[in-house]
Amino acid sequence: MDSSTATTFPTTGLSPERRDLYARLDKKSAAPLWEVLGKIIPPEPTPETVSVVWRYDELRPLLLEAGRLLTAKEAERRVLVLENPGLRGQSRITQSLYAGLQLILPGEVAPAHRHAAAALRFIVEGTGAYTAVEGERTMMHPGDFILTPSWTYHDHGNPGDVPVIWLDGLDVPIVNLFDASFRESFPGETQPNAVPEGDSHARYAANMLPVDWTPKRASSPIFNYPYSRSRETVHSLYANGPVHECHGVKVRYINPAQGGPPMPTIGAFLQLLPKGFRGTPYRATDATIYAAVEGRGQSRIGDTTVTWGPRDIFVIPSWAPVSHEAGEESVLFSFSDRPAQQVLGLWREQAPVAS
Ligand code: GTQ
Repeated sequence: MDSSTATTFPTTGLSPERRDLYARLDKKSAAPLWEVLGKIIPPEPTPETVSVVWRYDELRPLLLEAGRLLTAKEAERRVLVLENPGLRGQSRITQSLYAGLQLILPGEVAPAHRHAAAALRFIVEGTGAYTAVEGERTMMHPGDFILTPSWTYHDHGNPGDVPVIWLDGLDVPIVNLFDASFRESFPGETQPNAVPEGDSHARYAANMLPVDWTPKRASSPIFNYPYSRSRETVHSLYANGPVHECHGVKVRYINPAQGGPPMPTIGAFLQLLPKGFRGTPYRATDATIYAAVEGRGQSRIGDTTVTWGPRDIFVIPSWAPVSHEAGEESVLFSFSDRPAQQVLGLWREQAPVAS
């Protein structure tokens, strides 16, 4: 038995001549495609990502315990990484995305840094903390969707009096796929408040743009999409109809300057499921991370059923048929790598999915 070839594919049942050829190929860092073709180019997605739910009530005490064991400064970011059970040890929630729950306690700061990886924050609990992006602070409220675009300096701080917890979503696995990661610390713990709070909202979030504005980066010029407004949007659309048979009332967050996704690699969505909603199955190639905001329900994902309530987080693998049901009127936030797949011409969806 040749141990060097045995590790890349099964060598049992091979003729001695083939096995001998493979061994000599192996010594030249070459390998026979015909032994692996079906695996590397499957006829449809074969994700290692599995469907899974994290119960907020189970994670919250563990995150607060971490808050007693180390400071945000010490940790740089005090985060529980949500590792998909099919991808343990890889710091990923899906094949292409990272997610974690971050805690900042009253009086703490998480020091300023920047990295090539882009981040989103979806605020889960607490008020009174801010995040600052390129010198502009924004206060965080539950349900706010906040961006930290690639290579922008950001720090977080909590001058308030309650713990603040949010879901982080980063494109770290995509950046690392391309071996394009850079990171550096800001000279100083926090950035100076160079821009008045609310400036980007006034400038870019009123269906107008400064007349001489040209984009500075590939991401949206607004970086806080407050829940008060997005919640009102899905409720108004529900009141006015129609309700989609798969999605309920679903909207996507946009870059208001061009209508595209908020960031080039990550798309985000908000959907309202009416009370008693029973959605029909749908699937798409973007594995999706869901955070339940309001209400209760369940999602059938392939052969598994995941129940969810407020603040629970669950994952839908690529191409798994999903149908949502809501016992109460519910609001779900979600994000995925859809914009990256779309720009590469890879994204597919299918509805209805025959069961
Ligand atoms: O807040 O900058 O969950 O740099 C992982 C890496 C959060 C952040 C994470 C990070 C951050």
